[in-house]
Amino acid sequence: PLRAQDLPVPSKNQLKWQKLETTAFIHFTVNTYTGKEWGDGTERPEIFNPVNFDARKMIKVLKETGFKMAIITAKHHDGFCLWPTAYTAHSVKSSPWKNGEGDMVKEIEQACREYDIQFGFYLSPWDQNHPSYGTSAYNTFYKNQLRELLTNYGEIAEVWFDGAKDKKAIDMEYDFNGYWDIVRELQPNAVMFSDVGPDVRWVGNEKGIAGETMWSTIDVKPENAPGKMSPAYLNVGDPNGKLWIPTETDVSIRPGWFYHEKEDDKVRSAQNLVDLYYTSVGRNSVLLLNIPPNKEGLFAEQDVKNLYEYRSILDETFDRNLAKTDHNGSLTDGALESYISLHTNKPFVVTLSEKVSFDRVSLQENITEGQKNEEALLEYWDGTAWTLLSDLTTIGYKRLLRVPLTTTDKIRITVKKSKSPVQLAELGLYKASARE
Ligand code: IPT
Repeated sequence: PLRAQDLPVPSKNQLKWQKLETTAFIHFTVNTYTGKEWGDGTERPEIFNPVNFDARKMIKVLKETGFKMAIITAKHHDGFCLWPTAYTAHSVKSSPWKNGEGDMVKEIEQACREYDIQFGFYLSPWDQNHPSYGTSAYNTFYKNQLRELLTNYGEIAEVWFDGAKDKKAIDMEYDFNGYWDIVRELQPNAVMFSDVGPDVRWVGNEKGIAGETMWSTIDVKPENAPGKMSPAYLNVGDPNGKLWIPTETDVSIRPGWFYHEKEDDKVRSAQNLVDLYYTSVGRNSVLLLNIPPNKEGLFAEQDVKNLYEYRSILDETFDRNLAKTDHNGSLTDGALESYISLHTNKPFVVTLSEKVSFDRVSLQENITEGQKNEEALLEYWDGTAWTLLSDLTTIGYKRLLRVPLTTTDKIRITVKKSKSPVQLAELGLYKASARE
């Protein structure tokens, strides 16, 4: 068996990132005006004119609905740039928006500073506009753009490397290692997303559903470039993986990543968004929820309404930890580093000072020393016997369980299988909002 010190552990940046829990994606480009999801690079910059664009309004909504970071699509696959890059004219500079004097990346960044949330950007490697695409000159072009974004926009919390590319697209050998070196050099505190990290990985689908079993560890082989990983493997991870690369669950509040008026009646409901919280954050992942601005340059009304409702439901559900009456403070102090060690087949009983009724359970491992639990039983004392509440697999940073309404003053946790003693950091018992 592995000793604790042999387990992969999160870096300081990865740990900070995991604790953000809910983060937001902002997909915006010429597609918002053409109705497409993937542009082809022939779009005229003249069509990009969000007359009421207001970064502060949008970031305020994100802040008030609990998002701790916003990631803007600085450039999507069509190649149109939302900042006035020096390396191509295919940008806001050539658009009527603010007479070509605007910098949308800057405005989003500044609003994030004002509302005190972190800021990141997406820079699509696949670029159907730039003439150098397909040659090594494109790698130089891409690195120049990366340098601009990593230098002129303050502290960057996350850089997003999308592995998406049409099968019929021109072949291009991306110098991912070179890209990543630049990020490390210019923004040492940023995490990088791609299928294979290096810091955070794709969850394997765009439905908002992390695997119920979710390892923050995987193995990456030399041939595993972004876009060349098995989604099924990414979705569950690998208990024996040698690398700590936790998942980010990217999903849109609408059917598409970009705003399309015809999808105005298909916005995810507050309840659906709450479900996504359980299937991402509640499964040891981070939620990256996309809210796309409309043609005016604002979030659509229904999206905003549903976001506030979603947040108020979550706040109501997780308002009071009923396990707080437990005499054992370390499990309810909110700190990962204070924990109880659980050994295989040694039941651990939490005695509450009074009977409580709950239907949600939250468990957290002290992941600062790695992820360990593989199988555990969660039981409660029903007055005469221990009764099964949940037969669970991984915990990781956070595991949320929806269980039947249960009244008890005793909870029992028995680890059945683990890589080394489980460091149980937190236990939460909650009564769900009736609006869930
Ligand atoms: C998919 C990419 O193939 C993958 O590499 C990752 O970037 C992912 O997007 C992010 O959501 S493409 C998508 C059409 C499934």
